[in-house]
This record gives sequence, C-alpha cells and structure tokens, in this order.
Amino acid sequence: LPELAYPPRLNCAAALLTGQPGERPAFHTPASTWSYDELRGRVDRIAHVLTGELGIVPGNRVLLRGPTTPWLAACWLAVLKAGAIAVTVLAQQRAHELATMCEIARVSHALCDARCLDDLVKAEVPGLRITAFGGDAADDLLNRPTSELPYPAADTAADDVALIAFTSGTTGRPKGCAHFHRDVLAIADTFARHVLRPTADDVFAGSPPLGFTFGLGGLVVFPLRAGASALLLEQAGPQALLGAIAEHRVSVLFTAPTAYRAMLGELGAHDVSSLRRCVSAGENLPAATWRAWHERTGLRIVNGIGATELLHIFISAADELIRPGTTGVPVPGWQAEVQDAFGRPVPDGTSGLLAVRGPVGCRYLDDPRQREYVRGGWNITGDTYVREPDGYFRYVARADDMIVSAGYNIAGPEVEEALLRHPDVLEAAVVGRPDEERGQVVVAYVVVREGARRDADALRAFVKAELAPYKCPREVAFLAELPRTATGKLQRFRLRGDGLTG
Ligand code: 3SK
Repeated sequence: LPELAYPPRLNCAAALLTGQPGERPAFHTPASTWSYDELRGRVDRIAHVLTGELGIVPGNRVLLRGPTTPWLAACWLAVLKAGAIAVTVLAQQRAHELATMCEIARVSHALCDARCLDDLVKAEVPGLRITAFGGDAADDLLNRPTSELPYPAADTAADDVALIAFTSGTTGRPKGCAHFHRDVLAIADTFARHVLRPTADDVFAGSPPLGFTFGLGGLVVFPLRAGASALLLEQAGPQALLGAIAEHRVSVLFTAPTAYRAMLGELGAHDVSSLRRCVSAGENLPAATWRAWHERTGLRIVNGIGATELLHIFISAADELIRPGTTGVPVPGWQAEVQDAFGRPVPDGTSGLLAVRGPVGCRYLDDPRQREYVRGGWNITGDTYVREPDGYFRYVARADDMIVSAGYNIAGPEVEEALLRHPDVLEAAVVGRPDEERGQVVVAYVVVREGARRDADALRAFVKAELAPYKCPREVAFLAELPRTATGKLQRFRLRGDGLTG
C-alpha cells in the first residue's frame, strides 16, 4: 500500500495552490481562462475579505452555494486557506433544505452566487451573514477594498476539519460529513494518482456540481493536485458536455452512467478524440453501457464507487484492469471486503454488505447513524456487493431504501415529509422504481384526506417548490391506504413493484 505521510501541520488549499507555473491554465469557462497566478491572486483577495471585513476566524463554518464556476472554486479554496470550514451545498437545494443543513453544520457565514440568493434568504437562518459574489460590483467579493498582499495560509493541522459535505439519509434528515485537510489530498493521492494518473496537460471536465464531492474532487482537487486545468461548466448536460469536449480538448471526463447513455444518442459528428479517461460513478454502470461507449469511442470507462462519507472513489480500475460489469478492485491505499450482518467476511461469490476502510473515514456531525456506518473499524456503505473469486467487486443493489436516480441519491422519507406538508395529503410513501434510463425514478403513493382532490400535478408542483427538482416524484399514484405490517410499519417493498392501484 502506498504511504500517505502528510506533515502534522497542513493546509490543503495552500498545498493545492503551490508549485504550478504561474502562467499555466488552472480553470477555463466557455468564455475565459484563469491562470494559476490569477487563481492564487483571487483566492488570496477573497481570503483577505473573509478574515478582514467579514471577521471569519479559523473553524467558522462557511456555506458555499452557486453554479459550477471558477469563482465558486476560488471561494472554496479561500475558505480553506483561511482555516475556516467549507460547507458545500447544491445550487438546486431549496430554503427548507438549506435551513436544515445550516442548522446541522452550525453555519455562521455564507458565500452565495448572486444568481441563487433567493432560497438562501428565504431560509431565514438565524444570525447567518450572507455575502454575494459574481453579482453587481458593490456586492462582489473581489470588488471590496482589501489588501493586495499574498494571504498567509492559516496554520491548520492535517486533521483539522476542512469541509462538511452533506448526504441524504434514509430517514430524510441529511447527514453532514466532516473531512480533514489531509483527506482532501488523500483522495488525489489514491484514486486520482493511481487510477487516473493525470498529467499537467490534462483538461478535466464533467457534470457533477462542486456541492457533490464527486465533482469537487474531479473538477477542483484532482486537476490542481496534478498542475492540470479544469473546464467548469454551469450547464453540463450531455449535449453541452459533448460540445465542450470538442471545443476545449477535454481529456478527463467525470459523469454518471445516465449521461454516458444520453451522450451515445448524441455523439453524431462530435469530436471526442481528446478524451483519455472517462470516469463513471454516482450509480452502477451497466456492462451494456460500458460496451456501447467502448464500441463507439474506443474508450474504456473507468467505473468507480464513492461516497460522501469517504469523500471520493475507493473501488475502481483503469486501463487493462477494467472488467465491464464490475466496479473494480480496492484503490491502492484502500481495503474492501463483503460482510454479513454481523461484520464477518462472507465467501467470495456470496452477496453481502460492502465494507471499506482507508485513509478517509466517515465522521457524521452529531448523528447516531455514525454507529451504523462505522462498525468494527469498517465503513459499511449501504451497498450490497459480491466479491468475485478473482478479487473484483460487483455491485448488486442498494441495501437500504435510498433511491438512486440519474446519479442523485434521494431519500424517500424526505420526499414523503415534503408531501405531508401539503394540506390534502394524509399519508405518503415514496419509493424508487427501476428505470432503464435513470437507474430508478421517484414514485409517490399518496392517501389524500377525505373530500380532497386527487391532483397529481398539484402535488408534484408542491414538492418541486419544497425540494430540489431532482427529488420530485415522476409519478404520483393515489391509494385508499398504504400497506403496513401489523405493528404499523410501512411496507415499502410492496410499493416497489407495479402491483397496487387505488
Ligand atoms: O456518492 C457517490 O456516488 C460518489 C461517487 C464518487 C465520488 C464521490 C461520491 C460521493
């Protein structure tokens, strides 16, 4: 196993911004390029504003919200460089969700792209100090009076918390995962270094947002650690990705299986000859998708499984080691096994719970579910897996009630809670139904109050206003009652088929 020996005092943002030639590109957008010198200058200016005018001190939790832009990435780096803790959330998340996350992470400040301020303001987080960036000059972080001097990085310990990332829980309440400064470098020094093997000439791009650690790693941490560059796209749908790959000569692509399938339908005359690595994670990659992409492009997709709890990918394979239909083998630095419910390894070829351990661990913020995730020194990811006799890990299913739709993890109970806030809804159960295109789609079963209308469109619109749109049920079916056990527990498994009608 490779040694990951970091010094006891470590600021990962300073480490990620050191050593690259100043004139080399760091970030591109469709319209501009930031050199490493420009990036370093902007990060330092922001860090001066944070610790000067905004009064942020090491350990403060700072919410970051916005579409994927170099400004958002620079804010993330500045927060860490100043020794504060970055709490990244998705631009699509609504006021209700933001309020919960701010409460869990005890957020004191927010840096928010001026275009998505509304929901954050609506969240009415007590005492939250919101600063906009990217908007009109008066409010812009970079247009505030500040020192032009380099910003000396905060003297953080390697195991000081650098970031808090959220994952939806099966009970609906999101879980905040704390990760250290050394963890940020560890994901680059394990998965990226040993599987992607990037060079300074690589151009990274992809669809996952920076509020999802899949995107944070693939579009910020990995390229900077390699002295490479990243193309940051606000719109990163399959069509936009294909255009951008050709125009910017993208060489390392991060996206989900759904996007690979969608891009296959659009490949046409698009030139993808610059691609060297295509990474797929976020949901299981079917062998058929891998083969179709390989046939059309000659490229071997690097499949991987990662988790917010463990920051990034821990099982994968590259090049000739890739075996379609499997996820791969533990990334150097990581160990994995398949266990039974009592934490005992099961024989190869038998399905069980995936258990992993390595340089990054799960640390939920004040959440009893920590005891379920970390057992006997292993992280139990909640996935059912088989290890084949040759040591390759094959995905079977999610072990819990999470719905995985187009790469998004969606907790059914969270959607149920949103539905139950509608005055017409008496009971609700939300499950994932298998779907060829998206892996699963969200389906809601609803019992309405007596005399209330059964209006599926109205309920869908209601949920869309409460939660990020990707959590909105594709279908709402109405039942007279929900299936329950004798003790009153909801039997979700009975709803997963198509078997019930109202
Ligand atoms: O949650 C995931 O699926 C994931 C995949 C890759 C990297 C990071 C994460 C959180």
